[in-house]
Formats: sequence, C-alpha cells, structure tokens
Amino acid sequence: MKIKRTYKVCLLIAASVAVIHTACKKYDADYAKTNPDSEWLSGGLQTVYDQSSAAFSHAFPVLSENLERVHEIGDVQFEATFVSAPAPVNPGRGPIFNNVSCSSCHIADGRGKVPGSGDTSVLMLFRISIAGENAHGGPNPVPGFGDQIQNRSTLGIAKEADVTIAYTEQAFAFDDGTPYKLRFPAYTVTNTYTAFPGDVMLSPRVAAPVFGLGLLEAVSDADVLAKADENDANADGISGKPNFVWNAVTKTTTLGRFGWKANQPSLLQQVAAAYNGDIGVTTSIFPVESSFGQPQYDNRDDDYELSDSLLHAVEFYVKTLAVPVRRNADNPVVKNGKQLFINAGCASCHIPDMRTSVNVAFPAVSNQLIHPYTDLLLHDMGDDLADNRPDFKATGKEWRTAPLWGIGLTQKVNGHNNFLHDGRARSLLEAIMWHGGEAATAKNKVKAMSADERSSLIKFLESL
Ligand code: HEC
Ligand code: HEC
Ligand SMILES: [Ca+2]
Ligand SMILES: [Ca+2]
Ligand SMILES: [Ca+2]
Repeated sequence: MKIKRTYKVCLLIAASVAVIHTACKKYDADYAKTNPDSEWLSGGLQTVYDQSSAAFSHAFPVLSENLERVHEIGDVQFEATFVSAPAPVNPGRGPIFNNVSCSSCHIADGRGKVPGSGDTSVLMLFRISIAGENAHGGPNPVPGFGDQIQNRSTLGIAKEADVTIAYTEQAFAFDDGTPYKLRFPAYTVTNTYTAFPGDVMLSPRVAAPVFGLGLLEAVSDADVLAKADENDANADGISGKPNFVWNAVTKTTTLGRFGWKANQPSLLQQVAAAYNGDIGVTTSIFPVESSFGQPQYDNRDDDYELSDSLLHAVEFYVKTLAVPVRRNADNPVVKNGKQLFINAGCASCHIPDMRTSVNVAFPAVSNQLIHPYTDLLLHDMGDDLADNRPDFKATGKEWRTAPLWGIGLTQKVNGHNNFLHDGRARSLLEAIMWHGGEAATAKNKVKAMSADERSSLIKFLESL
C-alpha cells in the first residue's frame, strides 16, 4: 500500500513536469530518459514501476481516493476463499466448481501454470460443447455437463470429471541447424460422473493475466473494428476478425474482447461468468447454478450468492490493475529486437500502439496512449494450435492476439514461462515457434534468423 502511494506521487509529478528523472530517480535511473508519452509507459498514465513479483498487482496510480477504496474492496474479494453454503462469510461455492477463489487461478494477478504429464490442473479449465449453437449463436452445451468441466465439488456431491494431460515432444530445427523441441499436449477426460458423449469438443484454457484490462476495454469498438480485415482485402496474409458474442447484460450481440477467443464482451460479464462457472457462485447476471438440470444441482438459486456491489467491486478491481513499465527499452539489443519484431510481421497482429477513447465519466482510462501489443482480433493460428471448438464467431483455429505487455515479467511473477492458451510453450521462443496459419510467415522469419537475431527478439519480448 505504502509503495503504491509513492508510485502515485511519483507518476503524478512525472506527468506534470514531463520528466521522470527527478521524481523517480530512486526506482531506476533508466526511466530518467523517458517522458510519459513514450513507449516505456505501456499503460500510459496507468503504468507502475514495480518489477518485483507484485508487478501485476498494483492499482492504477492515477485514481481518486474513493475509487482506490473500491479497488481495495475488490482486491479483498478477488482473494476471498469461497466455502459451501450455509456459511457466514463468502458462502455459495459449488456444488461443482474449478477453484475456490479468483486469485487461486490468477496467481498474483498473473497467469496459471499447467501441470506436467499425467497430472490434472486447477489453474486451467476446459470449455466443452457439442456440434451446433445455442440460442445466442454460442457454444452448444454438452448434455449433463454444460459448457465447462467442473473438476471439483462440495462434500457429498459428484464432480463432473477429471482431465489429465500427456505431452509428447517433437524435435525441430531452425534454418541454421540449431535444434529445438515442442511438446504437444493431449487430453483425456476421466472419472466422469455419468456417460460422457463421444463427440465432445474440448478447449483447454489457462488462466490469463488480469492487469491492464480496463485500458483494453476503453479502446472504442470502432478502433478495434477499423483494424479488422476479415477477408484480407489488403492481401498481406493477415485477416483479423472481430468476435461478436452474446452480451447477457445488454441482451444483444456485441464485440467480444476478453478470454483467449475474445469470447466475453465486457469485464463485468467475464467476472460474473467466472463466479458462476469457475467457483459456482451466482450473481444477478448469471443467477442459475452451472449444475442446473444435473443431479448435482442444489436448488439454491433463490438468492444471488454474491451481491451486485461486490460483483461491481471485483469488476472494478480487474478494470483498474495497472500495467508494468518497460525495462531496458533503450538498450541497443532490445531496440534491434523491436525492429526484428516489426520486420518479421509480428506487429501486424501484436499492435504496439493504441489510444483509448475519451471518457469523461471515467477519466482514469480516458485518452491514453497504451502499448498492449494486441489488436483484440481473432486470427487463424493453424492446425497445431487449433482446439477445433468454435466459440461464437471464432472458429476452432482462431484465437485472440494475446497482449504482450508485461509478458517479460511472467517468470518473476508466476515462477514459470508457460505461454499460449493452454500453457504448452515453455519459453517465449517456443510460443513463437508454435505460431502457424496467418502467423506462419512471421514464424518462418524467426526460423530463418541467426542465433543473435533470435536472442535480440527474445530480449525485446522480455523488455515488455
Ligand atoms: C479455475 C481457474 C479460474 C478461476 C477460479 C478464475 N479464473 Fe479468470 N480466467 C481463467 C481462464 C482459464 C481464463 C480464460 C478464459 C477463456 O479464454 O474463456 C480466465 C480469464 C479471465 C479474465 C479475462 C482475461 C483476458 O485477458 O481476457 C478475467 C478478467 C478473469 N478471468 C477474472 C476472474 C475473476 C474476477 C475471477 C473470480 C471471480 C476468476 N477470473 C476466477 C481461469 C480462472
Ligand atoms: C496472425 C497474427 C499473429 C502474428 C503475425 C503473430 N502473433 Fe503472436 N500470437 C497471436 C495469437 C492469436 C496468439 C495466441 C495464440 C494461442 O494462445 O494459442 C499469440 C501469442 C503469442 C505469444 C504468447 C502470448 C501469451 O500470452 O501466451 C507470444 C510470445 C507471441 N505471440 C509473440 C509473437 C511474435 C514474436 C511474433 C512474430 C514473430 C508473433 N507473435 C506474430 C497472433 C499473432
Ligand atoms: Ca453456488
Ligand atoms: Ca459443467
Ligand atoms: Ca490483411
């Protein structure tokens, strides 16, 4: 808390005099050379300077005192462990669920780790469906299992199933002959509480980082759609397709932004869906237990298990988690790496610069130049990354361009370097070498790089 306040003062001074030098010298002299509009400030004014394992866990530095308080209430709730009802505090978990709190999957507001071969994981989950669509054009739920496997349950209740992972390694080589290996995951659904249909489509998803999301939500629909090029009219091999998903709040179909397939339209809905699907906690937005219609259903739908005010506090919490500052952005190797990133075509999807729209109602996210390295659009990433499960407009091969800001701090914050939607990549370089489909040309440029160039490219990613 104390540290956060110091940052706040520091950044406000920086913003007003446009020189971080004098204000922030005690954190890192390197930031001296930057000004608040530069690429160092990944989250614009809402950038923080901490590079420790708490780097993803800071509130927006520029936030009024009373809103900071709301963020703190949301923070407590994000970490709160739910228990099965009846209970005096945080009741309502289950009857079936994946984990007991938000923070038990989004560890330190970062990403989940996947288990080794043969293990089951609680830091990832599996979306499921059968062929066809539901009434809103979304995934068609599996009879008896719904649209997500809940692999845990409260006492005396049957969990739905377990999913075990097995990896097989394959050897590849860069054009210069240097070998590398990729591990291919395979999933087996076991211990199902009732017969599991044979034609179920399974989409593995690891818990995604939750910082910077309020800024991504503040980019206007028009700006996202302006980058779409669904039929590749400009013939650069990159399409970029918006997902359009059912918005349970507005009861209309709207642009999707969150989740690995841009399958959620807003942070509010993402959070409410997480309470319902992942923890088994009902809210006014999703008032029906995920086990409805199944034998595990406990008839506890009469009262929402989480109040609207706490739901909105948690929404506000993920909306106002700040983005960590760049490290070493002016290092010559890093600068060279950025040029290689652009030359390889990475920046056609991982768009470096965006501006949030003007928002007089919520100035904290208004008109900020941010550097998220995403276009929030879907891209065909090829057969190897495909989950072969459509999710609204996203096909089984399409994924949302993952934001790369803060990615260089993953090891520090989460203690691992597992990347991509299912955590299969064990390093940033492996994540790149999995790229296929529209990104195959970019991947092949990396394959053709010299060892020095590859290392510069990685140094650049590590500086994000
Ligand atoms: C079982 C693990 C798990 C739990 C518990 C969990 N999440 Fe998540 N979270 C995920 C996964 C997996 C995704 C990606 C979902 C997808 O692609 O559909 C995700 C995505 C998100 C996102 C969107 C991130 C992005 O970049 O688009 C937000 C926000 C989020 N979760 C918030 C929460 C909140 C708030 C809670 C508690 C109510 C919570 N999560 C509980 C696993 C979890
Ligand atoms: C056609 C669009 C496209 C291009 C070009 C592209 N990417 Fe990606 N990138 C994606 C998508 C989509 C994902 C998410 C894929 C997944 O999770 O399965 C991704 C994921 C990543 C990740 C892992 C992010 C995470 O959070 O796990 C890294 C690192 C990355 N890309 C780096 C690069 C680099 C470096 C290049 C250039 C060599 C590049 N990408 C080119 C679309 C693209
Ligand atoms: Ca419940
Ligand atoms: Ca289910
Ligand atoms: Ca194009």
